[in-house]
Amino acid sequence: MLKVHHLEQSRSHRVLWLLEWLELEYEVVTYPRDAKTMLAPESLRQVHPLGKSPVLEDGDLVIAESGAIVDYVMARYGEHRWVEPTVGSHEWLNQRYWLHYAEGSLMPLLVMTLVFRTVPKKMPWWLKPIAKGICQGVQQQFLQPQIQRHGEFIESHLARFDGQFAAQWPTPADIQMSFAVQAMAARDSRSNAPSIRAFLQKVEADPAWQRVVARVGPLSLLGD
Ligand SMILES: N[C@@H](CCC(=O)N[C@@H](CS)C(=O)NCC(=O)O)C(=O)O
Repeated sequence: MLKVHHLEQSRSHRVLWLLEWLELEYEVVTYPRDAKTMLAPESLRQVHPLGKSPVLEDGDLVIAESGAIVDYVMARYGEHRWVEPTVGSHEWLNQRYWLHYAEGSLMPLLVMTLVFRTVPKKMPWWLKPIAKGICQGVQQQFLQPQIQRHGEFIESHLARFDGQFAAQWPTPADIQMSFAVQAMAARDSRSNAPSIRAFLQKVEADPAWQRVVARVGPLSLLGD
């Protein structure tokens, strides 16, 4: 049986959503985050050397990296619900583009924002004001304008597709982008534009997503 190594409040929610949507049977091994650092426990490193979640086990395959997991599951188990678009079509490009964009372009900016918000809190008291000044400067001058530009780009794309990333629903692109858009909306209220909101509502209204919530609890990403 498929086994998902699931870190609470993490990217693995979207893998669970995919498995529920495909109505596959799977086991979930849940890992709590460290209350202080919010990092994954050491035990996750026994599953994969990087100790990150999600990790999917299927027989002797151990698959890390959520985009690779989504690709694998769709190709291996998805054909009863999803037809891969013709290579080179606009629909194919949409799905491939957003599948890779989620972790390749958007998530690094959101992770950097989290890091620059956290760094001053970890400094000794005498260094805090300097660290805070530098970190706020990086956020204001580099990260926020970038995130705003990405938010506008996502909003205009979603507006063309009625609140989803491609013509079908959900596609690997929507599944991969769900966590990234949820994280962006949690950290930057300006990304609360109408089509982004419509996408988030569509995810939450999806029966497969609701089964995930019933099984492992809601995804509550913190704004800070
Ligand atoms: N690009 C990877 C990122 C994996 C990742 O960073 N996962 C986070 C959870 S959202 C994690 O495991 N964090 C815990 C830690 O770094 O200790 C993917 O998409 O799978």
